[in-house]
Amino acid sequence: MNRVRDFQFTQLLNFNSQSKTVTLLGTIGDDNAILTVEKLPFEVTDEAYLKQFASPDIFPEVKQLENNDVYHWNLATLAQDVNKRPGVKINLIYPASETHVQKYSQQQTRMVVETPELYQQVTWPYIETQLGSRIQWVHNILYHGKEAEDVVYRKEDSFVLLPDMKWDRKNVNSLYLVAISLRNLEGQGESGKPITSIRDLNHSHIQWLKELREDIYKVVKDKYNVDRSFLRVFVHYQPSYYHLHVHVVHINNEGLGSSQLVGKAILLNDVIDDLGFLGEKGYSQKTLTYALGENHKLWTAIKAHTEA
Ligand code: M7G
Repeated sequence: MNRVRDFQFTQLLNFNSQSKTVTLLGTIGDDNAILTVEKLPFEVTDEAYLKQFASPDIFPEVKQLENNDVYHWNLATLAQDVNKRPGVKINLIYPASETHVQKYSQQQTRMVVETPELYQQVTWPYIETQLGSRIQWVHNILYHGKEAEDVVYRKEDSFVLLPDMKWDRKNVNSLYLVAISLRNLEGQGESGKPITSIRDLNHSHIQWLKELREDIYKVVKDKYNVDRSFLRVFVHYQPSYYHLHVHVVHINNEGLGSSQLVGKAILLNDVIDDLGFLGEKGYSQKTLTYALGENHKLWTAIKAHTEA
């Protein structure tokens, strides 16, 4: 059941005037809910859509603010249609946990220099607390047929490729897919031990990742007619969800905030290349530097550890 219309506003969590996004905390019934509303970009690759601008109907109201010589500036309302011309994309998290609220709240970010020792002592114990219900949505996709009708590609023992929940699925210029690993560190299927992040990768994964990369390029070309040179393919460290996945994003999708910044995104090409140098122990022996929000539980744990 879609609960978007039941949302009761409590407070503003965050906004971004560049990506034209607002994130609100509220309630639905007795539970917390987080609503992210994003104004959608114009569909510049769709000629039929652009032709609608020739019709006066597209602007139901127009109000001139001023004019000067050949310059005229106006405000207007834009006619919208949820199928052909949706105005906004709405993401709802409900029921939202305290971790969700912290993640989506505006906060100061800090840089963390994570040595292999810090990873062992602080980060891994934190990751272990994040492996249960927090990645249920991943298990639902991989093993329980959730979002099955949207899956673009599935290769057993390798990965599943599907639209990321951030994508409006209309605008190819903002294409955003996620490739989720079906390969485990140990064991098969849902009960196996997942590859939690790049920290678990070593030279034994190079061939698999190379094939995964080629498969992604091929499938995206076949399905969306987008060439590999338009794709930014990367992983996050730290990710929010500790089951290895790869972000596949159109190069023109720039409104993603910190998600694509250095200190969070690492190109898959660089990961594959690094693994060639890192040898048997792979990323477990590398110092990794990244940004974390001050609300993040891992930041709190690292701060307590380094101050102790
Ligand atoms: P991440 O690097 O772990 O976290 O990426 P972050 O980018 O959110 O910080 C997880 C990716 O999975 C993100 O790009 C999410 O938008 C996407 N995602 C998260 N959930 C809960 C879902 C979901 O239920 N379905 C799909 N299709 N994508 C999701």
